[in-house]
Amino acid sequence: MIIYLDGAFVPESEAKVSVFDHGLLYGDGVFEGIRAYDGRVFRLDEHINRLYDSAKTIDLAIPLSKEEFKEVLLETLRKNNLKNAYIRPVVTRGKGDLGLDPRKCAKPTIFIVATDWGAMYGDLYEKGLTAITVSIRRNPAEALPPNVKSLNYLNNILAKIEANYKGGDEAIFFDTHGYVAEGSGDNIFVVRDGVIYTPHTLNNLRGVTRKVTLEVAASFGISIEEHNLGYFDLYTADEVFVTGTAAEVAPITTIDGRAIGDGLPGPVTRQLMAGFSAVTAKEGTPIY
Ligand code: PXG
Repeated sequence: MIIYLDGAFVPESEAKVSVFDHGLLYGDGVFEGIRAYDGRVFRLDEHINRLYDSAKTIDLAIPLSKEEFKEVLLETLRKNNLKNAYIRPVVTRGKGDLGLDPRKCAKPTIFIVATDWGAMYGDLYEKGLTAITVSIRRNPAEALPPNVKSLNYLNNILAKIEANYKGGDEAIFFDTHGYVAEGSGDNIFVVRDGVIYTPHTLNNLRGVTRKVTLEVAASFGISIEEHNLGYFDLYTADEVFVTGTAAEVAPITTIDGRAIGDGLPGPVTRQLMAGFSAVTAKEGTPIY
């Protein structure tokens, strides 16, 4: 595997970062998760824009232009001869000292990993996933905006741990006000009487897949409402599904032991799964 690291393409065995890197010491950095389908990178501009917005929010200046960043990302795919891939660009504050002051970090560390990737949930796309609402709350916007895709994923990991102990495939987060926020690594939607409801993006990541899914739903003439949602809306929904770059569009058929609707992936979810695949099959920035 060839990794892009700070201006060079190096074998994995040489792709090393310092133990003084603040990405490692403090989770001080940002990242993206991007997919390539059949030789094309899906929604590359949207991911790169989000990466730069995340960096801007934490006052981290990425020392590459967006155009340069896209080019090294595409070159990483070429160096690995990849057509279908999951791509992980990471920008950290860089190497500093043991204090947390970012002014001690002279330059950001940038690396890009690209690997082969198939469907994340295997047969669960047919059966549906079980979800657990977790007691840990999504970090509030006034503490660390969930819109920032930062290297600080402990909030999400704690949710995942709780779901693992409770036997759920995915965790559903509430925010500190008691509203549904998102999954540990995906956005959430409920369907009721043919209308799609999803939380506003103040308490969750502005998912690229979320946006594409809403575009697909609009193209099918399905009504969409951004709305505060609670437990009641989850348990009584006709359908629930989550979206993410890794998960794509995935049905949730059980929440906290309650069957959602008839306990099978519903018609709107299925329509959106098919619609989403059709978009990934035709769009994207060519790698070669
Ligand atoms: N919310 C959160 C908290 C995420 O991390 C999404 C929503 C979906 O966003 P996109 O733009 O991908 O549609 C994400 C992204 C994992 C994993 O292992 C998931 C993400 C990132 C890294 C790892 O599940 N999800």
